[in-house]
Amino acid sequence: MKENGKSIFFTDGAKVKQSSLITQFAERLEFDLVKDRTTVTDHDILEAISMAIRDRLTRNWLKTQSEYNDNNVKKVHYLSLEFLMGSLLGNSLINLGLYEETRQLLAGFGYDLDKIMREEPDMGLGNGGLGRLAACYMDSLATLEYPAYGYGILYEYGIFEQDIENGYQIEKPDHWLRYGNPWKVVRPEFTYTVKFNGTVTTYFDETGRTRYNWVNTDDVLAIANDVPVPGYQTRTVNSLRLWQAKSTDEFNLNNFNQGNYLSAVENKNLSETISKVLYPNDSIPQGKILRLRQQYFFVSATLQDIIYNFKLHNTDFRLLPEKAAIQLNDTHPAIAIPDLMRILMDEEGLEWDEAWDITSKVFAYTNHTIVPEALEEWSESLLHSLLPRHMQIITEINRRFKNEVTEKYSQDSSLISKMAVIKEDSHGNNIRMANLAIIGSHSTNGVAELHSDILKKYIFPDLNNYYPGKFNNKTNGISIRRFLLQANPELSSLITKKIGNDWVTNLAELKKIEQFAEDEKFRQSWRTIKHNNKLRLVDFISRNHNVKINPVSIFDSQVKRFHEYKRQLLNILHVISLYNRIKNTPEDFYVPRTVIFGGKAAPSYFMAKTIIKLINSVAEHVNNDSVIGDKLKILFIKNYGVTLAEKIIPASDLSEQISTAGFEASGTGNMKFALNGAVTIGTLDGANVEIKNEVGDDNIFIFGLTADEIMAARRNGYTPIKHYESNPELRLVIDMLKSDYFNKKEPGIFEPVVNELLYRDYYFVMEDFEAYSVAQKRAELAYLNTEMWTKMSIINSARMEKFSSDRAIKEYSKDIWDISPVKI
Ligand code: NBG
Repeated sequence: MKENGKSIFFTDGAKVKQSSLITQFAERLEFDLVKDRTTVTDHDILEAISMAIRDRLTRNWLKTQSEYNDNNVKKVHYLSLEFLMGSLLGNSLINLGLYEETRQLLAGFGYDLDKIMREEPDMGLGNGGLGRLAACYMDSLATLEYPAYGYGILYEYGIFEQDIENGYQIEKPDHWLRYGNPWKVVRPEFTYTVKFNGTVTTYFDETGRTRYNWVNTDDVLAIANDVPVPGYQTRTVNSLRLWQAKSTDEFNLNNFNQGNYLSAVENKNLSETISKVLYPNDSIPQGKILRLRQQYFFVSATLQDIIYNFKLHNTDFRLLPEKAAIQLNDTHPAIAIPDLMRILMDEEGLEWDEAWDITSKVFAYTNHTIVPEALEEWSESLLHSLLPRHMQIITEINRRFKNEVTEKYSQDSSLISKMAVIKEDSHGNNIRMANLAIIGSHSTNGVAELHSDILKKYIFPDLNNYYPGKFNNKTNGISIRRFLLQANPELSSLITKKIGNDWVTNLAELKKIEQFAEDEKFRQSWRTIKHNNKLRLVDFISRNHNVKINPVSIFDSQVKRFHEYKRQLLNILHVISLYNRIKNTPEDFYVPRTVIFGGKAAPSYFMAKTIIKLINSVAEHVNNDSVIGDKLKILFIKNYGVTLAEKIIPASDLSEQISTAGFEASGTGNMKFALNGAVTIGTLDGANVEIKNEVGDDNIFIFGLTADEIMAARRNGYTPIKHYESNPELRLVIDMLKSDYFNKKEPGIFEPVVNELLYRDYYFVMEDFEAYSVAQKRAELAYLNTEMWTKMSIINSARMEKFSSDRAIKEYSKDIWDISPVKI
């Protein structure tokens, strides 16, 4: 890249020598970290090699950015309060094709790359599915060479570290930035002021129009921190821009001089709490002011950044929708809609209609859940005090919308108030953020076919009628690079040996391995690899947990956030029934099984935490029962996250996707397991439905009520206790819980679970228990037929084309964002 005939890079200067990877690595150790062979730690090695690898990205990173800007191309901006990036070194090495070189380089100094990589803390800036999806999408956007930016918050403390004490979940702070982070680059030149509170004043401009000023605000600074996101073997390196909060006044000198040392920094601390911690909660809004402050903080900085960039090359705001698409990842950034209206009208002087037209063309919204308590609402009074100008604009959006609906659609006031942005209530009005997001954007999508249908039919039926075509579906996808190439290197090389490596960027290619399902030798290799992955997991488990695992048992995994709708409870009830069977007739043959659980519960979610305790109590008991031996082992792997997923998923045989039908918007774990050759046992929920369509009924174990049946059952009145009465196996299990069988030392702790199951059972655990047991039996029988099981496993991998995040990103780009790839 040249400017006035000269390269733009400093390292292209006449006297500058370009360094090799090894030189850079050694220099980083010595000059940046100031270490020699006697003082160096493994962590230093990680830092130095990460920096040296980041150096390899820099040129392409800079080139990518100037290419986008110089050509004034349309870009997509992915706004998300969560990004679960996991570890970055391994992914960068794979995408840059430097894995082997780096391994050898480190070996030359006596270091093992895998061991060094274990030093890297996960970049855990998210809770679960929505955050990991954002990370997979960033990977695909760069790989497919789309001009894209991720925007989020640089939380100082990411998702908490989960420990288990006496079977209970304990939360510890995840101070992932303690030792700095070699990947992020601070960009103080991109610092924006974010306003809060204050009042709104009006004035008349020169044309006599009423204009608004937001004044006397409390300000916080947002500083950009950029993380490079390299595509897989392309030159594109996109940016993930994470905002860090800084106080506008570091220090109150007056207070300090009077000896009030603490109050001298009080304001600073208060402002900076905004980017301190991620809310460890993905389905129950905390109703906390800080959370709303976080939302507006990152939205405001992001929009200022987008507008700044737009203005570098454009003057006419009517062109904004041709230059920028903004995707709202769930409602968390939905305050961006009134904020863009404010910028366009108050700062740029546009009229309402024009501003509204631009705004709704720029924004699109993805819904990720229908769990009612997760549909965000903020009280009008809170918004009014924190963001007074936004509240005015929301009120006006609402007023105009209701008028329009009345004119064009219906005069039924109860219907209109259901569709409105503001939910009126004598105890105080609430702002429905989802309604705001739908009304203020041009596209609303669900994340799996069933979920999108449910949105249209049950959650927003009137808005769907009112805006024909606005609701659409974009089934989720996962990064093939991270979840097969990186997580399962042995399987990846077997596949590549057979069909070449095009599958890495074109998952349709993977179909070609299906033909080898008939080849006995291939099946043998497939099994050997699964076995090796199991051995690796067993090794990890033996280092971190006190349980001995039988590697030839069926590895049956349920790893995901703990939530009642995901029904980890159903799984453990079934495990107890297996235990009872073995206890009853230990001399019979049983398919040996290792049941693996992993996942975090929101710290305030009592029921979810009780279920973790139940699993650990059952595990403690069963694992130490000599009659059971290695026929059944239960394992709760603590602190589940992206890196652990990369270990557990490739080692698993059976994938538990057993949510109450209608509740799991999509799931992406289900896709990761199937891609790695695990067979699913699951309900017709979320993307399971589509997985079933792809792999066929014979290669998946489906059970339980459908979403429609659940809804009908709820309407008709459901009495869970009838299952207790009619199913002796289930009855025994419940009786054991009642009688404190697994918790002699802490009697009564599972009473809330028993009461929920018998007298309410909102998630239909009792109803589905029998069907689940039968499906589990079918899975066991299938597993006994090794050759047949291996075929099922191969077919599952082979038919995952649809679930690549590359496919999903192409659909978003074409149908929603209207962006095209840019070759760097
Ligand atoms: C989750 C859903 C999952 C879905 C992911 C990604 C949230 C709020 N929702 O089913 O529960 O796969 O989003 O779309 O994280």
